[in-house]
Amino acid sequence: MSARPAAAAFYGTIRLIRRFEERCVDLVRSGDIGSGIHPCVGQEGVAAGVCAALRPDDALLSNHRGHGHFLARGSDPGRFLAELTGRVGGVDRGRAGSFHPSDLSAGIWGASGTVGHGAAIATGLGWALARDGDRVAVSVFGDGAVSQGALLESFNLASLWRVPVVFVCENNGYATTLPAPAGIAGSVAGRAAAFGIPASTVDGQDPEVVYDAMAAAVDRARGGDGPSLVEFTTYRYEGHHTFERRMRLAYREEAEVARWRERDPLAIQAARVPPPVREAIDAEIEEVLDAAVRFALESPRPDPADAADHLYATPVRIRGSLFAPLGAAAVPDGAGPQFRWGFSHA
Ligand SMILES: Cc1ncc(C[n+]2csc(CCOP(=O)(O)OP(=O)(O)O)c2C)c(N)n1
Ligand SMILES: [Mg+2]
Repeated sequence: MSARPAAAAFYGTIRLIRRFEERCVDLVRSGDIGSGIHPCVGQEGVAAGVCAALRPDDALLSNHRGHGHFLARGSDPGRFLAELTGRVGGVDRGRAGSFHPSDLSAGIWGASGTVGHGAAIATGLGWALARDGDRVAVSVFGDGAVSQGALLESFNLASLWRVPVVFVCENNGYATTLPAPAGIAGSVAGRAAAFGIPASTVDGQDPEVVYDAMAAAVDRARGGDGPSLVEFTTYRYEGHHTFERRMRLAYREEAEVARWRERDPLAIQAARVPPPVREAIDAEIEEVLDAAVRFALESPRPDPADAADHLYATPVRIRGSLFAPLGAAAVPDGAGPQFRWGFSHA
């Protein structure tokens, strides 16, 4: 098992995510992030612990509340923020935004707002990776995803084929405004157990506890023993989406938010790091984020004329015939130029 990182490293990751999200809220207010965001403030301990247990060449599939996963895996804050603000300098050239980004340089093979479907991609990816070394795939999803058909089908195949995939459930107690107990028959861990997948439910507010549980699951997958599921109990302090700041939704009590704030992952980890070390980390993070905001807002917006570029990969031959849809008549053999799916402007 890989050695657990130093306390200061976890603190830095959590602090970076916290301050990044707070800057994002400012940029939503100013109109620079037009889509709004799903803030992960309160859940940073899960992202920090899960991602620290991975090797750089492992693959992670994120979801709509995924900014923390990107930052914890080492995505460049400037390029990631440029993505959220829809700029050419973004990790996906400003085309994916907050809901569907990917950053292969950080081992993130995509994030999907289609709840639960990352599990299917991660399972297929893990199956492919297992043919070529000992890389592990990870799917992160919320409690609202655990009754999705795609996710349960993925559990079945992952177990049957001993796929090196770790299913990570960030159970923050709500799917939009629906409390988890009102949406989940049985339990999250029980679903995995039904498919013969080992599962545990773990405190998601302490990044070191998260790391230990995740490292064990990753070891199991890397060692060829197949999938596992870890459900981390956590909480979001903000609304489901920043739009909730403009609405009065009465689905939870302030007292509940306050109770969870008493087990804040940032405070838990701060208590393990000497104050002068923390102050140095905090100062460095503000500099990194100042530079990130500057980089993002100075980066140009994409040219609408290029909107259809980079949507589809170069076509591949499947059993001798070119897999090409209607309208793509002049597709070159093999690795040709950017394939355009039926668009006539090419
Ligand atoms: C397949 C699908 N069904 C419904 C939705 C609408 N939807 C968006 S977010 C959400 C709740 C997600 O809750 P959860 O998985 O617990 O993640 P959280 O937002 O709490 O992080 C739903 C149902 C969707 N995006 N995709
Ligand atoms: Mg949830």
